[in-house]
Amino acid sequence: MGSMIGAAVVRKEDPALLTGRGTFVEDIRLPGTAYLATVRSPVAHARITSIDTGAAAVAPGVLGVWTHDDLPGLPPTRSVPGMERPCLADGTVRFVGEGVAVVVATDRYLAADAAELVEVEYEDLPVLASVAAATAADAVPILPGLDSNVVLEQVLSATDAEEELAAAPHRLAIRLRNQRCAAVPMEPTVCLADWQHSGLTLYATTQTPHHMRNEIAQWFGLSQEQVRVIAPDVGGGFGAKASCYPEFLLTAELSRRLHRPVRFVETRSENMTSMVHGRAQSHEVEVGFDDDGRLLALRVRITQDCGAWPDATGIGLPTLTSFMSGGCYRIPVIAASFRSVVTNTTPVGSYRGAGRPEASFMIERVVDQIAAELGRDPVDVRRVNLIRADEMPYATQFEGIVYDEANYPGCLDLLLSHVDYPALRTRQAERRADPAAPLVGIGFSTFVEMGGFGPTPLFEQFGYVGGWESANVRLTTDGSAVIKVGTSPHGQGHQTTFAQIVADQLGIDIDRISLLHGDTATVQEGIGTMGSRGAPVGGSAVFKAAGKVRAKALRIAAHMLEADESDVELTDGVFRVAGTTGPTVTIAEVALRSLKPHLLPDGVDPGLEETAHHEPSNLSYPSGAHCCVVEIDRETGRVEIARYVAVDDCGTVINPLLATGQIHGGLAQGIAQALYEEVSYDVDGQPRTGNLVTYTVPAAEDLPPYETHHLVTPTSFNPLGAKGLGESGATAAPQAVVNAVVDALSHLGVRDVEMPCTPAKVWALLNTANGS
Ligand code: MCN
Repeated sequence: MGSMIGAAVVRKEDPALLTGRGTFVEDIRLPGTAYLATVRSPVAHARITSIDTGAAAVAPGVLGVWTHDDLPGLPPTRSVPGMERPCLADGTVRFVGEGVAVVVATDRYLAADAAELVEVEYEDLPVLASVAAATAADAVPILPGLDSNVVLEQVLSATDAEEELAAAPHRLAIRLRNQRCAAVPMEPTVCLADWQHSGLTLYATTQTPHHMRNEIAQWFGLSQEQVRVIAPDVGGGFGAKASCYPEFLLTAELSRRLHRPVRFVETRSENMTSMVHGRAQSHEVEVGFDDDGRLLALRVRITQDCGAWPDATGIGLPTLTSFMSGGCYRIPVIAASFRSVVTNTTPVGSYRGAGRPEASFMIERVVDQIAAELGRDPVDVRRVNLIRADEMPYATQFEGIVYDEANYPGCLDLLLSHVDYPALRTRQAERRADPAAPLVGIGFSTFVEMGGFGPTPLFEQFGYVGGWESANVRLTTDGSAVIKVGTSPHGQGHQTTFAQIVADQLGIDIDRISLLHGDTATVQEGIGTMGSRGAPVGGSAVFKAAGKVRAKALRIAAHMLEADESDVELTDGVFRVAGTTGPTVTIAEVALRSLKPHLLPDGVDPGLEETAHHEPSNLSYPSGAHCCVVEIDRETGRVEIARYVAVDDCGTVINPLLATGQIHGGLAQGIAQALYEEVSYDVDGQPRTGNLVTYTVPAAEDLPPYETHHLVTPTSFNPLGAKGLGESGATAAPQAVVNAVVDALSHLGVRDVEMPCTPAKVWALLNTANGS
C-alpha cells in the first residue's frame, strides 16, 4: 500500500447517499412525533396589534398554538449582546418571514393548514429595506433600545492612508457592490426535538453540533451532558447552517411542554427568507498607485447590510473582509474600516467564504481597474504586486494575519502555461472586428483566502469555545479503526479524507476505518465544520491521534517481536524488525494483544485508543490563480463561460478527487454570484426572490466544464501541510468572471458591471455604449 495521502480514493459516503440510504433529520422516526409550523410575517416592518389563534387552536389535529407572549422565559437566539433576536416576534415584526406564532399538530399538513388560520393584524411601520433607507437622516431605529441602525462601526487601521494616497502618482476611487446571496442548500432547515426526563435530544441540520449543544444547554439551564445534539447526514450548509435558528429552540421548548417529540421541516420558500443570507456588502475604495500599477496605498470603507437582526455568524464578517483586503499583493499601507447596518430584511450570516470572497472580489476588481486606467495588461499589473514566495510567511499589517508558505507568482505562471494567453487576445481582437461574432473577454483572479480556522484567540471572537479540533482513534480487536472527530461534515467527504489519514498512519485498509461525527453523546468535545478547517485542523487532530496510536502499537509490537522499539518498523499494516525478513506481527494482532493486559510490556495501559486536539498556531491561507474566458452574445447580452481554468494551492492535497469536487462546487457558486444570483427586495421589503423560480440558481448546463490544476506549497503550520480548500472556488470565481465580462466590453469604455452580470445589464451596456 502506497501513501494514502494524495490518493484519489472515491468517497466512502456516496453509495449510501446515491441510493437514498442516507440518514437525514427527516428520516429519523420517533413514535408520537408532532409537527411544528411557523406563522410568518408577510410584511417587513410593523407593530403586531393582535393575534387571534382561536380558529387554529381548534383545527383538526392541533395540539397547541403559541405566540411570543405564550412562551415567557424562552431565550432569544444568540447575537451581539443587547441585540438578541427573540424566537418569535416580540410585538414588532422586522422582516418578511419572521416568525409570529407556531402551531403544533399531529401531522405536518394539519399544522400547515392550521397555521393559515392564525389571524394577525399589523400596523405598518416605515420599511427600511436597504442600507440607504436605514441610514437616512430620518430613519427610525429598527431594533429596540438603539438610536440608529448602525449597530457596529469599527476602524481596523491606525491610519486613514490619506497621506500616501495623496502622494501617489495615480489615485482612483471605486465603488463596488457584493450583492446579497442565498445559500440554497439542497436540504433546508430541519430539526426534531425529543425532551425526555433525562434531558433533550435535538436532531438538527447544523454544522456545529457541540457549539449548538453548549448554547442550548445554557439557554435552558441544563448541563451540557443533559443535551445531546445530533447532526446526521446534512444536505449542504455552505456556512448558513452554522447559525442557530429559532425553530431549534421552539421545537425543544414545545417538546418539553407537550411531552412528545416535535419536528420542524422548513419549506423551500420559507428557507429563502428564514435561512441567513450571505455577502450583502458594499465597498468604497480609494487606491494609490504608480505608473507601473504598483499599489502604494489602499483605503476601503465597508458597509454591511446585516439584515433585521445581527446574526452571530454575520456580525464579524466585515472584520475578515478588512483583514484580507490586501489580497495577495504587497501594499505598503491599508486603511480599513466598516459599519454594519440593520435593515428590514432577512439576517445576514456566513456563506461560503464568509467575508473573504468580498475582499478578494474588491481587490481583484481594483487591480483590473488600475490596469484599465494605465492601459496595461492586467496580468502585468498583478505581477508587479504579487508577494513573492521568498517573502513568506508574510505578516500583513493586521495583527495576527500572517500568510503562510505560498507561491502566488508560481500559481500565475502555472495558470498561464495552461492558457495560451496571446492566442486568446488575438481571438478577442478578431471577434471585436466581426460584428456578427460574440465578444470575447478574458478575466484573471489571483487570490488568497483564509482557511483552517482557529487559532483559538482569533476564533473565539465568533463565540466558539476554541479554534482547535479534536479526534479520537480507536483500534478494535479485529484490526479495524474507528475515528471520532469534532468536525461535522455536510458534503465535504470527511469519512473518506480522515480514513485516508488513519490508513496512512496505521496501514489499515480504508474499508476497515469508520468515522463517527456529529453526535455530542458519542464524540468528545468538538468545534465543527466551517472556515475550511476540516482538513487542516480536523485532519491534523486525526493525524495526531493516529500517530499516538501508532506509537503505542509500535511499543506493543516490539514487545511481541522481542525487539527494541527503535528497530521496529510498520509497513502496510505489518510490524517487523527493519531490514529483516524475520517474524512479523500485524496491526490486528497488536490490537488484540493491546486488550490482554497480562501480556503487555510493563507500564503500558490496555487498549489502543488515543485522543488528540490540534490547536493551529496560524490560519492557513489557500491561494491560486484562475482564468475565465467569456463569450457575450451581442444581440441578447447573454454571457457564456467558454473556458474556466483554475490553479489552486491548498498545500498538501489529501484527496485530489475530493479536492477537485470542492473546487467545482465553489466555482459553481462563485460563477452563480457573478452571473445569476441575487436576493433582492422591493422598497416595501418584499422579497422579489422568494423561491427558486425567481432566485436563479444555475443548472448544470449553465456551467462550463472546469480545468483544475494544483500547485502544492505545504504549510508549515500543521503536521499535514494541508491548507483548507472548501471555500476557494467561491472566493476566486466571481472576480474572474466579472473581470472577463468587463474585459469583453472594455473597448466600449465599460469599466465595471455590477454583479450579477445579467443579460439585461450587459445588453443595456452594449446598447448605451453603442457596441452592438
Ligand atoms: N481537501 C483535500 N486536501 C486539502 C484540503 C481539502 O483533499 N488540502 C478535501 C478533503 O476531501 C476535505 C474537503 O476537501 O474533506 C474539504 O476540506 P476543507 O477545505 O478543510 O473544508 P471543510 O471540511 O472545513 O469544509 C468546509 C467548507 C466550507 S467552509 C463550506 S461553506 C463548504 C465547503 O466546505 N460547504 C459545503 N464545501 C462544501 N461542500 C458541500 N458538498 N456542501 C457544502 O455545504
